[in-house]
Amino acid sequence: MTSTATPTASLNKFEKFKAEKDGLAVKSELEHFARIGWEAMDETDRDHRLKWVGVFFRPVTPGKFMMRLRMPSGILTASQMRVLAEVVQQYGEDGNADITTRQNIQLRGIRIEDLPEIFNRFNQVGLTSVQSGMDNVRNITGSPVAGIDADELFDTRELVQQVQDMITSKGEGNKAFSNLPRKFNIAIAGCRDNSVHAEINDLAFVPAFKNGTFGFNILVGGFFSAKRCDAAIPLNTWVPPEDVVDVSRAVLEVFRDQGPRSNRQKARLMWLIDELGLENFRALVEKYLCKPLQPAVEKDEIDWEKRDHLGVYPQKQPGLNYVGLHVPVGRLFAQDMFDLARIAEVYGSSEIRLTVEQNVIIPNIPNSRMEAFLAEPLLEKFSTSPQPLTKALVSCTGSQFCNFALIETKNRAVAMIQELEAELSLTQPVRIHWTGCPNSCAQPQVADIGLMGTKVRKNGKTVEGVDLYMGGKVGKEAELGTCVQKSIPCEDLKPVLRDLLIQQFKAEIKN
Ligand code: SRM
Ligand code: SF4
Repeated sequence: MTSTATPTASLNKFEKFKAEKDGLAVKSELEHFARIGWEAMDETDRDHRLKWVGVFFRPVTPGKFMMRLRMPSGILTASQMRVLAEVVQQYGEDGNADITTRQNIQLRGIRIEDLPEIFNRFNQVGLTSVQSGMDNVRNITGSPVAGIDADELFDTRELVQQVQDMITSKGEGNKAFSNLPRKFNIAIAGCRDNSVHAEINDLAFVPAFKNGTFGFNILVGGFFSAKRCDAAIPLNTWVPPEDVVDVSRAVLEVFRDQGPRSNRQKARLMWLIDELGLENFRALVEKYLCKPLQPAVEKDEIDWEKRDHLGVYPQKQPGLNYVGLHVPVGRLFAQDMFDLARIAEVYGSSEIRLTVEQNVIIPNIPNSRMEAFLAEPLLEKFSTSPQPLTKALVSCTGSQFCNFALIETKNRAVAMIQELEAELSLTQPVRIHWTGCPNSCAQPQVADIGLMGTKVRKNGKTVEGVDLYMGGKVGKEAELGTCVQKSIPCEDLKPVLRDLLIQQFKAEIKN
């Protein structure tokens, strides 16, 4: 079906500018933008529409843009990583990259005059950043060990790629899905441990066998926002793998055509499901799909604790291994990226994978090369066996680059963990997630300890602080954590965390 979204006078400013000119139109204007420079650009093109090609104006660093790629299932090649490294390298101290909480890469320091050349280089190695921001479908997540995990239920790589190709017209940009009411997240899980956090996506496919045939139960409506956070709910539907693309298309078309557009705080898919009722929503999906949906199967097959994939693991392919490397809070510099590309080529199959915990996996390393691989100097920085607190640390961008941020996150998160690890010994990892504001990009609600940035009054002054979340569970019994304590000044946080770790996570004070 084609889009029926029509602008009206009651639309908010985002709907108005989208109706005036489709975001994807900027794709053909990049040469012009490069010539005139960012200061002379139309502000709506610069601040908003460029996000349709994955380019984000950063008010914190004006003139130095961020670029968000698309990496289906978090998989890229060494050649692609090298191109990304070359891009950030040219920006010296301004250039770096982050692995994101959706298995993706963002680049920093980008100058508008370089965009045409950057996109040329992306094309040459099959990279795309199209429709990765604003009211589009975000990077589609899948198991980071799909196709190599000895215990997986289904290799989802092809499906994830097909869904991305459908949504983006194979990376070229697709106007059928470039004007959704709001952002949209999709995850497709074929593993036993729910490594993609299915429950926090607008649309998720989770493994389930029907009379011995592999397929997926569908979850819908999961999302986090400053206003409301909800886990996804069952659509009461099971689909075979060959229907995943069509069902994704139908759900997106329903959201596009019927989703609420007047209030952006109430525009995610769950708000539409609330408005219609789940049964009516399901019936609409069937109508768009032009065939009935099958009922869900009772038990899903997610039956494992979540794995962090750090360390060395044998693959399903005899004699080959994958190695998970810990990248502190996902931050990469050009040399790190060149080094990752090199070790993936020298020891593996030139493939690099990313996890939603902002780490890297190098697959396909033969047993015979493992000793040499583990002796690589890069592994001193990106360890295979970090300390229990370090290994499970996740952080969003924070105030260094994000203008929504209420606090600095990444540097503070690393410093705090180092201090706590100097004082405490732990036998189990504790998943601590830092997020700079209530948008929850670092998913504090899925963490053992979630820290959400806020402003706090202390001694008559406004200082950076956090709200403390606890109880997030991942894997087979995923559950969202909730806020248990508000407004802790960051400067007072360390003793709070130390006590929590001792009392609830069996930490012991080092002698
Ligand atoms: Fe996010 C907006 C960063 C994952 C919820 N997010 C932003 C912006 C674009 C705001 C901005 O323009 O500054 C941030 C860019 C900062 C920067 O310069 O890096 C930003 N979000 C991120 C990343 C990079 C965090 C990270 O450090 O890993 C993640 C990029 C993922 C990707 O590759 O596409 C990221 N954001 C998430 C997630 C987690 C997830 O998807 O599992 C969420 C919560 C889940 C969800 O969306 O339901 C998330 N981001 C938001 C929201 C709140 C959405 C809402 O419905 O209100 C915003 C604000 C918005 O969209 O208006 C936001
Ligand atoms: Fe920015 Fe807030 Fe998202 Fe962190 S959680 S990246 S501060 S929008």
